[in-house]
This record gives sequence, structure tokens and C-alpha cells, in this order.
Amino acid sequence: MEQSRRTEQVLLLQSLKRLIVSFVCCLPMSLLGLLLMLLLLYNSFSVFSLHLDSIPPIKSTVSLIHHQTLLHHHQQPSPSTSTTASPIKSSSESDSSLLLVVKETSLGFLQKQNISSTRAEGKMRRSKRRNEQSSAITQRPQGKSRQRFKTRIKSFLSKSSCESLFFMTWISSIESFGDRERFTIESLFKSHPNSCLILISNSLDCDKGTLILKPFTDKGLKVLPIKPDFAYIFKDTSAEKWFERLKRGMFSPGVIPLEQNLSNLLRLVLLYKYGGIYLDTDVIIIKPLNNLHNVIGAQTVDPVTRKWSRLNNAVLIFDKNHPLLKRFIDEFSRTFNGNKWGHNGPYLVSRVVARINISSSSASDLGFSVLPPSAFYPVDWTRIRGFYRAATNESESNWSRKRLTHLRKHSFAVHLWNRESKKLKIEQGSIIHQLMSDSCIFCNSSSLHSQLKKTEHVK
Ligand SMILES: *[C@@H]1O[C@H](CO)[C@@H](O)[C@H](O)[C@H]1NC(C)=O
Ligand SMILES: *[C@@H]1O[C@H](CO)[C@@H](O)[C@H](O)[C@H]1NC(C)=O
Ligand SMILES: *[C@@H]1O[C@H](CO)[C@@H](O)[C@H](O)[C@H]1NC(C)=O
Ligand SMILES: *[C@@H]1O[C@H](CO)[C@@H](O)[C@H](O)[C@H]1NC(C)=O
Ligand SMILES: *[C@@H]1O[C@H](CO)[C@@H](O)[C@H](O)[C@H]1NC(C)=O
Ligand SMILES: CC(=O)N[C@H]1CO[C@H](CO)[C@@H](O)[C@@H]1O
Repeated sequence: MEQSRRTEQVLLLQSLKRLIVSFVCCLPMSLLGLLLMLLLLYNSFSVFSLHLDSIPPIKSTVSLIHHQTLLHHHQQPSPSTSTTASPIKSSSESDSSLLLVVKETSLGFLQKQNISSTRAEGKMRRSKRRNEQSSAITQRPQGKSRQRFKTRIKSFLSKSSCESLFFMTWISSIESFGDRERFTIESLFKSHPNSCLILISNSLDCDKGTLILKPFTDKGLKVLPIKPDFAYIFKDTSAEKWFERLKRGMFSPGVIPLEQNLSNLLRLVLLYKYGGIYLDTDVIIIKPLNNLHNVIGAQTVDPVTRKWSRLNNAVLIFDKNHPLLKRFIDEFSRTFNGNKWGHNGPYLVSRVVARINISSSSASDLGFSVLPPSAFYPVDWTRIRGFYRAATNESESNWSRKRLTHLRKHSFAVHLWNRESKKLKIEQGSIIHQLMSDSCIFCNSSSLHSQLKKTEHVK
């Protein structure tokens, strides 16, 4: 009895001991676990912050707003100074050396590796980066993309024989690159099947972007989506210093999305360095532009004097190193104001050209022409609506037919004032619909129809 009690006590004691031991053991275990977890957490944070670190200073979230609409709320540059005035038709017999030969200013390798041109979008970016690293064994993506920009353009141009060279910029998200933007490309290639298009874009220079452009490349059309290397592009122009100052935060980019203004600058510098044709993404090309040299289009004309009162920069055709482009770029760098609509874009080109005294000898050195609104801006933004509507009665369809005939005869392109028109439904039989039928490449399956279908859902 006594014995059994004792053993009971011993057992109890033992189990108590075991309990204590296990508790004591457990405690540090859980602490250790906690520690480990903390470590893990810290680790993952540091991984994240690494990624954050490499996000380029340039903001990437954009809503692309078209500037042109706001122009009209402003005072126009005084036409009195603008002796360039009466729209000059460019001679079509001038040599056909438009563009094409691209000599590289081979100063490309830059010291600063700071601006990476990759888009900074969370997961996409991370996985993309992983792809880059694994697929191309090599260096830091930044340095690589820098090197790549130059060599990729070079090899694109040397591989393709380009009858003319087009530039477009898309510094917005890939999701917002829609049928209408795609249609600009379609119309471009419809009139210029042997041309090359360089599409400067952070978002489209990826597998998904390649897929979007596949219908074109499948047809042998030459289009290159490519991430910009701003430092390289701006090198050796006055934009270079401006960009440096921007990077160093020496002035505020302003309230207007920086991308938009970069696009205003990019088009100038790209044409200055390469020569060619710049197009906004809300333009339908209806006729070949091959015979136009060094031209800018007037958006409005003074009804009395017949001199231009505003120019626009949605379509620009210039030779490489053109002195007028240099003036534009200088003006941009000097007067950039990120808070005023249009200031760095359409107003800028109007401002600079208005200052030129056409009777002075320096003006003739400049050698460029201002085309009348009918060339690229045949319809004002206030009236663009009418182009999307189908005629509802005989007089309307008479008007529409006349308008169409006139466009086909006198216009090279139609700027669609996307900000005004992007929500508009393209009605069957409308002027836009007919222009699109003229200018489509994939008329059956793609843009035209999906666009028509999509827009029908809108309202
Ligand atoms: C990179 O940019 C940061 C600020 O954005 C700047 O402080 C730093 O000096 C830059 N480094 C180089 C190598 O340019
Ligand atoms: C334009 O240039 C001509 C010739 O150089 C000169 O006579 C004229 O005064 C200039 N006009 C203006 C407004 O500067
Ligand atoms: C045609 O329709 C428009 C608008 O729907 C209207 O303003 C116009 O008076 C009509 N014309 C005729 C001849 O019916
Ligand atoms: C439309 O044009 C036709 C011929 O071009 C003409 O006979 C008809 O009267 C016009 N209709 C209107 C309403 O203007
Ligand atoms: C469009 O598609 C239809 C049927 O899918 C086909 O019969 C027609 O030939 C196509 N038209 C063109 C221009 O490809
Ligand atoms: C200051 C300035 O011109 N900012 C421009 C930035 O880009 C938008 C869109 O193109 C323009 O409307 C602004 O004027």
C-alpha cells in the first residue's frame, strides 16, 4: 500500500518534472519560432524594399489625357507676328530621302545608371524582371536596357528596309492601348506598307505587347515596340540638361502627368535624332505622307487673314537634325511648365514658329512648311462628334458625302481629338466608319469590327 503510494508520488513527480521540462523546452522553441518568423518577415521586407528601390524616379501611373481640347480655352498666339502664315504646300518633287538613314550618335553609354526605363508595376514588374534575369544571363537590367535601346533600334532599322520611318509613343498602360490606338497603326501601314514603325513604350515592350502587335508582324509589317532610354535619347540636346534637372528634382514636374510632357519632348528629340514622321495615337492616316518634307500642320486659321493661328504637334514630319526641331527642343527645356495645359506641346510649336521672322535669311535656312488644317486637322475638336454619327436624313447624308469626298481629296490624315471622341460610338455609315473602311488592314476580323461592337455596348 505504502509502496504503491510512493510509486504514485514518484510517478506524479516524474510527470510533473516532465511537464516542467517540456515547458521549459517549449518556451525557447516558441521563442525561436517567433524569432525565425521575425527574421523571415524582415527578409521578405528587405526583398520588397529592394524592388522598390529600383523603381525609376519617373512615375508610371498615367491617365492619358489629350491636351488639345484645352487649347481653345486659351488665348492664341498672336497671328500678327506669324509671317509663316499662309499655309505652304510642300513641293512633292523634293527628294525622297525622307528619313531613313539612321546614323547613331554613338555616345550612348552613360555613366549614370539611375533611370531604368522599365515600368514599375508591382507583380508584373517583378516577374518580368525575373524573366529578364533568367533569360539573359547578363548584367543589371538597367544597364542592359540602355545598351539594348540603341542596339535594338539599330538592328531593327538595318534589318528592315524602311521606305519611311514612323514614330509613335505610348507612355501609358498596356490595358489602355485599345482598338482605336491599334487602328492608327493599321491606317499607317495601309498607306505605307513598306515603312517602319518604332513604338516608344514602356508597357508594350513585353510579351503581351508583342502579342497585341502580332497581327502586324505576321503580315510582315515592321513595327518595334521599345522601352525608351531617356538619358540616351536626350543625350547631346538641350533636353539632356532638362532631364537631369528633372531627375534631381530641381523643379516640379507639375500637376500635369509627366508622361504627357515627356511625350511632347520625346517626339521632338526622336525626330531630331532619327528623322521621320511622328504620329499621335489618335490619328487616322488616309493618304501616303511620303512626299511631305519638314512640315507641321496648322490646327486653326484666322478666318480674316488666312494665316494660321495655332499649330499642332500631333503629326510632325521632319528630317534629322532639322534646326526647327532644335528650336522646339530648346524652347521646351527653357520654358517647361508642368502646370499649364498645352504649354509644352501645341502651344510650344505655335510659339516658336510665330517668333520666326520669315523675311529674314535665317528663316529660309530653316526650311519648313506649315500645312493648312485640311492636311491633318480637317475637323475641329468641337465638331468631331458629327464624324461619328450616321446621317439620319437626306441632307445629312449629302453633307456627309461631300465632306468625305473633300477629305479624301485634301487630307492626309484626320486627327480624332481622342479626348473628345474616345467615348463616341462609331456609327455604321458615319464618316469615321467610312474612313476606317478605307484605311483598314484587318477589315474583317479585327479593329473595325471589335470597335464597332465594343462601342455599341457603350451607350
Ligand atoms: C540616383 O538618383 C538618386 C535620386 O533619385 C540620386 O540621389 C543618386 O545620386 C543617383 N545616383 C546616380 C548614380 O545617379
Ligand atoms: C524681319 O527680317 C527682315 C530682314 O532681316 C527685317 O528687315 C525685318 O525688320 C524683320 N522683321 C521683324 C518683325 O523682326
Ligand atoms: C435632318 O436631320 C437633322 C438632325 O437630325 C435636322 O436638324 C435637319 O433639319 C434634318 N433635315 C431635313 C431636311 O429633314
Ligand atoms: C442631296 O443631293 C442630291 C443630289 O446630289 C439632290 O438631288 C438632293 O436634293 C439633295 N438633298 C438635300 C436634302 O439636300
Ligand atoms: C469576311 O468574312 C467573311 C465570313 O467570315 C468572308 O466570307 C469574307 O470573305 C471576309 N471578307 C474579307 C474581306 O476578308
Ligand atoms: C506644361 C505642359 O505643357 N504640360 C503638358 C503635359 O502634357 C499634357 C498632355 O499632353 C499637356 O496638356 C500639358 O500641357
